[in-house]
Amino acid sequence: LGDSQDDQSLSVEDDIMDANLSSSNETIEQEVEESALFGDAWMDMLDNVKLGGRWAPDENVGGNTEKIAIVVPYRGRRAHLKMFLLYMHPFLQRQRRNYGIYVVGQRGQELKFCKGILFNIGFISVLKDDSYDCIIFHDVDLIPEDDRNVYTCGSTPRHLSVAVDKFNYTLPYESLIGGVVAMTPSQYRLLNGYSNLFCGWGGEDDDMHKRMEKHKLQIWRPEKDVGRYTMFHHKTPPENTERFSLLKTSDLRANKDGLNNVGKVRAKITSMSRQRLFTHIVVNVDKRR
Ligand code: NGS
Repeated sequence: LGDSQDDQSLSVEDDIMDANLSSSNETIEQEVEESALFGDAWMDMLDNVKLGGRWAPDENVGGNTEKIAIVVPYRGRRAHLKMFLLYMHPFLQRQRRNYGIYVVGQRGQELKFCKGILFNIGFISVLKDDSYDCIIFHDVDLIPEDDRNVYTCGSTPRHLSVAVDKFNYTLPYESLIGGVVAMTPSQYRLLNGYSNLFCGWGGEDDDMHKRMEKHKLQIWRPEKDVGRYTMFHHKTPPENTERFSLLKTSDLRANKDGLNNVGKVRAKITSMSRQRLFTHIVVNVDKRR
């Protein structure tokens, strides 16, 4: 993609920075504070991870210099986040990935969880933080079971979580794209990211699938015996009752509702801090205007 796309994302980036951005030491969401999450023994196991949840192999394996960011939307799933981090760091290291883990938390409890907004803000923030080649949009409750499921990007979006235990390791429907998806920055920009309008459980991924169809982007998937995941049990969060009507207008909204208006419309970053096992970005989502 040309320069115009980059220019666009730069102006979006300015929009999402809150004028009152707090210092990096301020921790807003107490519940994901590292000390509360881990005891010393666990931390020792992962002491090779660099501050902010970064790691890279010493060697330049086969000339692979791809840098990947794992973007994890988060609110109030402390036990899941703990298990996620304890599992994902060793998994990504076994795959010799050059990576960073970013937890993007939604501040406050008054609004439903707006996963698309958190993905868009996470995308902009990680690229501001470093020159990532590949962004992996990852639910906190999914753990890959097979090391052959390589966390990398390709010439087309890669849907990695194709066989989840909850669905007896089958894909419940062909257009499902939720769970774990890997995209390059230019693929994500082409799609204008996720819609900012889906808050509450369900539908934001189906809307993303429609964006991929609109742009005729094929979806790459691993074999079912490789793309296996364990999902942590949880109650389904409050659903998005508007999702079916929103999905009727997906094509009409795609170019104007997403990455290019996330800052203007709905959300600001209130803090970004380096924890031992992840970089923590906290987002304030406004009431819908
Ligand atoms: C569909 C949802 C998707 C969701 C999928 C699997 O019904 O957003 O279930 O959900 N679509 C709609 O509601 C329109 S899961 O059980 O993995 O949480 O991703």
